[in-house]
Amino acid sequence: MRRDKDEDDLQEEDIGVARPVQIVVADEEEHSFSLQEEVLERLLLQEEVQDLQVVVVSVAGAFRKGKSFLLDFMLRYMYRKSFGSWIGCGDEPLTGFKWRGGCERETTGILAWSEVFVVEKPDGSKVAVLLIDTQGAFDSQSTIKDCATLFALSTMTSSVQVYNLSQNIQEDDLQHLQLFTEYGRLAMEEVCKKPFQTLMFLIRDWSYPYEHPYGLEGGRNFLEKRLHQNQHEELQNVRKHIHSCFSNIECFLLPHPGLKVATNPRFDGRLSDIDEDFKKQLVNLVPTLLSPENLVEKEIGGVKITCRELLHYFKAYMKIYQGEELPHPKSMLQATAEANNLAAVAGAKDVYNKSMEQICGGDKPYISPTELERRHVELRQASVRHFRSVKKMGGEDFCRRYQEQLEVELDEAYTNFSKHNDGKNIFYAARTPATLFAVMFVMYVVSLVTGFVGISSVATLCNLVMGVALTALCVWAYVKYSGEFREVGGVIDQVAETLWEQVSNWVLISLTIFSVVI
Ligand SMILES: Nc1nc2c(ncn2[C@@H]2O[C@H](COP(=O)(O)OP(=O)(O)OP(=O)(O)O)[C@@H](O)[C@H]2O)c(=O)[nH]1
Ligand SMILES: [Mg+2]
Repeated sequence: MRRDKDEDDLQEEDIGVARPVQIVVADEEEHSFSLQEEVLERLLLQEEVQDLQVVVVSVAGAFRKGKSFLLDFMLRYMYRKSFGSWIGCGDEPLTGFKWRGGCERETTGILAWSEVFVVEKPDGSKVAVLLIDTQGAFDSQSTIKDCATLFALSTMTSSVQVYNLSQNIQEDDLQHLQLFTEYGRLAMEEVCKKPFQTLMFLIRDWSYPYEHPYGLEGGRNFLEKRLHQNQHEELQNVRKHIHSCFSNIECFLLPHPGLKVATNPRFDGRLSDIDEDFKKQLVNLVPTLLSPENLVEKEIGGVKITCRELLHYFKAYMKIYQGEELPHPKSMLQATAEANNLAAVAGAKDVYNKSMEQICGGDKPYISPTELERRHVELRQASVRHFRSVKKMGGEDFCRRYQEQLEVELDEAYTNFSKHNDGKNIFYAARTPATLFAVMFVMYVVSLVTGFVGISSVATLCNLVMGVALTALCVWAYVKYSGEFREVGGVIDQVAETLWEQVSNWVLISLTIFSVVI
């Protein structure tokens, strides 16, 4: 069923040497995207279009739903609209953007048609029309981030975004649209009220014409029903979000094209194999999007932009998606599981903190460090048990990561409680002044003795050290009293602490040697 013609075989009389060109390439392994700047420049900086206002029609949606196939009819319209019946003759194969049957994805990244069409609008102004095909979402190789990035890029750069859906608008279609457009809005610098322009829900294989007839009118009625703000807040939020993103929302109901199109492996797009109803609606749909009076120029921040400007925006948006500052969109299960686990971590930490406050909180007296550690170990275990007992999504391995995070956070909390407790120990608090007094006393004695025996240089040095210790003591007392210059106080405490530890170690070693000798 794959069109066996290759690009060179595209029908010359229609499309000349024009062909689909890849403007965004997807790296399957790295799950990243790169902009083909040169290709895009060649496309948008063509002499005759670069300064024209641009109309960008892009088709996006789930994979394998006939997006590229539809775009090829759009191409036919663009090339032949002036000849009356543009849709073609019965046995002519459908060419242009590559389409095919089968269950594996075809289009990857973002493609544009290499010819930018110049169209004169009824008011005499000329615009440039660019047709864009995008990789289908939700194939088995793409992550949610990949899908969101491509959909967002396509929405941000197009003036008409065709959201290609199959059979119906389901609630998850709206939720995905919400996620993807929010991802697009995040990357836009100035967020104006309605960042995007026209959104067209295109429902393929519509099977309920007896409820809502095919076409734009039936689509409008159907859409009104679907986007009606339902009672539940969750459903309302999705709808509000979609309405807040697009200035114009339309819907078109397209019938099933017939079994040959959907299931015949040799189908090459010829009209004779396509159902009449489909062709009839196609003849309405394509001009709805592309006839000169219906063309919508691309606007950013309320200003119509030219092809040249679109190039800059494309580059800027791409850079943002290649950077690291945007959050990663996640699957619904992953996001829910993370939220569950984080809530369980917070709950378990709260249990620990409250019990520790009872033992050594601000208004509780000093408790011996060994006793505090014993209580910490008990409460830590209780807290982890609490975490494990809460029902959470994500499975054992996923939860273990959060349990480890909880354990680290509990140990950090213990370190803080323990420092706070030490601060309540009067001897601990008196360590710095005691050390400084001891230094002054020793220096005083040494200076007396050395002065007496005539070593005046040592005596002077001791007096100097004594003076420094006295000054440090005064500064320390001022810092403790006023709470100012806390860094200076911290340095004095640290020096005193080191001195204290050195001397006590030295005394301990001397005593041990002394007792061994005796
Ligand atoms: N059921 C159904 N099939 C269609 C319709 N339009 C095209 N097809 C068939 O759907 C298949 C896929 O068409 P493509 O245009 O390659 O689909 P796509 O959405 O571009 O697929 P990806 O590029 O993989 O995302 C082809 O066999 C078409 O014949 C339609 O309206 N309904
Ligand atoms: Mg495709």
